[in-house]
Amino acid sequence: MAMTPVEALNAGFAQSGAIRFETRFDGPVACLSHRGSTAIVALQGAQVLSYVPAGGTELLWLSPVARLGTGKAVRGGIPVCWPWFGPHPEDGSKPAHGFVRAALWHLTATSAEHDGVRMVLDFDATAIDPALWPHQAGVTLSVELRDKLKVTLETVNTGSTEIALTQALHTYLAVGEVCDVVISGLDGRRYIDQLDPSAAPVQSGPIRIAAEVDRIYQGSSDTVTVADPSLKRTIQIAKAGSASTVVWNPWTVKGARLGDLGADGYRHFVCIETANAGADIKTLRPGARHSLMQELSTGPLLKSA
Ligand code: TA6
Repeated sequence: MAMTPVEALNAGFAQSGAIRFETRFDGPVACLSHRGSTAIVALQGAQVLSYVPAGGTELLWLSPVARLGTGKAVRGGIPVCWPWFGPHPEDGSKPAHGFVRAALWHLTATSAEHDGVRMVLDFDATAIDPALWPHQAGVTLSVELRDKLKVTLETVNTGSTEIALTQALHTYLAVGEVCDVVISGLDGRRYIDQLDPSAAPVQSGPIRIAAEVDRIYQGSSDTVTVADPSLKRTIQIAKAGSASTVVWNPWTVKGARLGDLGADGYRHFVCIETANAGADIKTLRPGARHSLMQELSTGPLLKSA
């Protein structure tokens, strides 16, 4: 009797007490656990769907109608936008945010050490239709669960042409009430306002959400902190290899139009995205590589927030 995909994954990659594979949201996922922290990673899109730090509660928002295998990216968690961020720069008929976030990635390694658990997935970008993307590249996503959650997206240009890469770890952070959160770490940074591209204002002070917000902060390699009074916590997003940070909430009208947020879904997440976007384009010569990394953690709500 042939093994099911999940059985084959467990046979090849399970790590006792640390990594096992299950069917969740109608598709194969890896369930990681380490010293009381847990994470769930779908092989589709190499998408982190859940991260619960030890002693804490869920840090990632996932649509209540999230399902794998629908041919569309799952709304929530940490979608991987690659090898372009947002609409394709020249051809609007190409999928927004690139072509890997709904594709099946391949698990290449798992490990469990005393200090943490790690899994690595790769996407075979050599088999891409040149009409969709006329380059060759290797791309891997690694997830490391320690006392924080570290996600790294690495690209190597394996072709003979120069790649202009934009990308993002499009993180949906779970919040109690989006209009109560205070987002700090971007003060003084200039941003592209996607709702008014003619503007390029400079952020003054912390960010609050009281309408649709869709901004690409430039020159920002800073750690961003989201203070959430209703869940009585802060979430920190530290990063490397990224000089742009996207802040997005669709609010009511766009939220309803998206149709996959669930009722009032917009109230319970804010996207803080570790990106190379806007003017922050990574140009990779043949053989060159670039790594985009973010690390999520949580802490107490500071009185001053
Ligand atoms: O990251 C912000 C953004 O580019 C918004 O403009 C909005 O389109 C969002 O991504 C979600 O895009 P998606 O294709 O996942 O619906």
